[in-house]
Amino acid sequence: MAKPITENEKGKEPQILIIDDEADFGDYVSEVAKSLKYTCVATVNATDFKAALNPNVQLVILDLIMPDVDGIEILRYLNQQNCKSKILLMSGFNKRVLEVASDLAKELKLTVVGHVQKPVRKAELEKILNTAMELAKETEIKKPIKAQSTVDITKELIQEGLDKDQFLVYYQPQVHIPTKRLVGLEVLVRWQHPIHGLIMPDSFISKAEALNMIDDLGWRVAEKSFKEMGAFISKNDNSPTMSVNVSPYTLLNLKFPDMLLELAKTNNIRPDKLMVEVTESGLFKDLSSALDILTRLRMKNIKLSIDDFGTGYASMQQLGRIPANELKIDQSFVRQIHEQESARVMVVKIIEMAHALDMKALAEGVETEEQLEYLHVNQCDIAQGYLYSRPIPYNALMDWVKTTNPELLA
Ligand code: G
Ligand code: G
Ligand code: MN
Repeated sequence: MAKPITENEKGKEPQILIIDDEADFGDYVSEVAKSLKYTCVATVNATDFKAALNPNVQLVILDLIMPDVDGIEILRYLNQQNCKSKILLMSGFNKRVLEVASDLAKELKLTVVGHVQKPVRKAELEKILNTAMELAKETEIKKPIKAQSTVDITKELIQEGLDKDQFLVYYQPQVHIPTKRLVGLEVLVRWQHPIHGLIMPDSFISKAEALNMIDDLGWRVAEKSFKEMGAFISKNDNSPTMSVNVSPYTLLNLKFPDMLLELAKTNNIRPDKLMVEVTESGLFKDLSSALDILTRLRMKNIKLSIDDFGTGYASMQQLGRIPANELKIDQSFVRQIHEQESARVMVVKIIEMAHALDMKALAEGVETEEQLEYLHVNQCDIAQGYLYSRPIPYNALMDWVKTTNPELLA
């Protein structure tokens, strides 16, 4: 029986679009893609590439080094076009070029799903293409769920959220790596809105800061978490600490240390079981004012953690002046432990720096056993991430403790 003509690619948009000035290589990749039943078009210059680009393209395969146009220009073009296709980078050069281009793509809000280092054998190329297409599909499906809410966050809406008690607190465990014991909890706010659903902090914290509502919101988070978790964290010496994220704006309020200590007392919480988290970038906006508040907090025995470390611009000298107890290694480095040499260097150096300054090192965003193993070998103290648990509400956290650290409930 003759095959129906619709089997042909004619009229179909390609799922994969290649740009590589080496026509032979483009054709080779294209043949392999087709053998895996993907529709694919290979172009050899920027004009043809731009003409072939359309919203149905799921994967762009991009050669970084070409004579008439370089790959970086194409990345900028894709950004201008608000391109949603996933990107696979190719280069005959060393890995470092691929890594740097990959970082640039991220800055341009493009999603790189893999690398191909030329030359590449058929079997490996097949594996790379299949994985890249899996990832392209996966992120496509996840997008509507992960999409940031488009709600217009106003002062009135936040006030209503406070009045109607719509802000919830979730907790994420922090685990001592060598002993696997629960040593800390991070409090993370969520906004349960009756119409807009669960709104994540990335969508409203900076708005709350801009609208001068962050002190009220932060205070509500502290009140709720202290009340809910106070008894658990104050049980005994082995109880975990609890970390709250504090906005750099709140750090300018001279009354903040006294208010926080008062709230701790009201809830029978030992101050040394509380930790204040400030981001590295927030801290250095106004270091001298922040130092004033931070020193007072430390004098009251409240602990201090520097969040998202490695993404700001702290110098060694500044860091030495901060009376912090903990450095949190930003998740962007942890995620890349097995992909980027530069990320591994950052992780190891941050751990060394923390220890040299008599601080604990905590790795954020730990998702795999392999990442944990690397952190363990390099003497990182504490890990936090989906490997242990996502941020969860009080009851779920207590169930988690019951199965993992029952002695903390005794
Ligand atoms: O899970 P997650 O999406 O919860 O948090 C995203 C970011 O929002 C984190 O970087 C965290 O620092 C910030 N965040 C979460 N809860 C709070 C909070 O109560 N106060 C402040 N200022 N920031 C928070
Ligand atoms: O305040 P901070 O930036 O540290 O907040 C932690 C953020 O990271 C929250 O948004 C939290 O939900 C998120 N997070 C925590 N663990 C993981 C993880 O293992 N993987 C990823 N992708 N995100 C995580
Ligand atoms: Mn944090």
